[in-house]
Amino acid sequence: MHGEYKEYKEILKNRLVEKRYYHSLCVADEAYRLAKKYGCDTEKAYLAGLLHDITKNASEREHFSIFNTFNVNLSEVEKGAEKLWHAISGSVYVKYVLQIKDEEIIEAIRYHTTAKPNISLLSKILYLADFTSADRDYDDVDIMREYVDISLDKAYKYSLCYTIKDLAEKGKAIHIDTFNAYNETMLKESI
Ligand code: DGI
Ligand code: FE
Ligand code: FE
Repeated sequence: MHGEYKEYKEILKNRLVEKRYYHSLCVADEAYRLAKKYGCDTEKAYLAGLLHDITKNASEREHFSIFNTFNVNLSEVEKGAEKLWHAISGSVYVKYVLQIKDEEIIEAIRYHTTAKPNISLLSKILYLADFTSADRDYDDVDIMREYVDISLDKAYKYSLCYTIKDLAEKGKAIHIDTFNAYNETMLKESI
């Protein structure tokens, strides 16, 4: 079993709308399940899942206050895509405000939206748990849930394809980390 994290849950309840709080609990459960199945640290996975969207409902003003306070510089793509902000602000928030010391958890939160090349097992699990958590409902969720139980890499490959396709269809900018994660994965044979 994992810790209760009552204090973090109180903070999350105050920071997030109800649906997003529920999503955080679901991602924590799913990350725990995947960590157990694929030999990763279950406690770290649960906590990373719990905290991953901690700044998701922060205003633009709060986001820029966090970026200023902790000297975060955004790239042009990051400036133009507000969906990317919470992964960056969330990682500094857990590090400097919540005083989370575990760099692997901080990194998993930092890359949970885009993924990255050479991604760690914990970060990959969080990235995928965010797609397959119990509260999720989108076109390909059934395929994603099927794949994630067959192979983490199969699900990772599918989710990167899905994301790139979805972003291109909507005419959105593709972040360099998403792009590089996609290329790295597609160039690997035998997944
Ligand atoms: O915060 P969640 O909704 O739980 O999920 P998330 O953190 O994975 O965010 C998903 C959103 O992020 C989705 O609308 C697509 C967007 N996103 C992911 N990668 C990129 C991106 N948006 C842009 N513009 N570029 C990316 O590379
Ligand atoms: Fe997110
Ligand atoms: Fe999420």
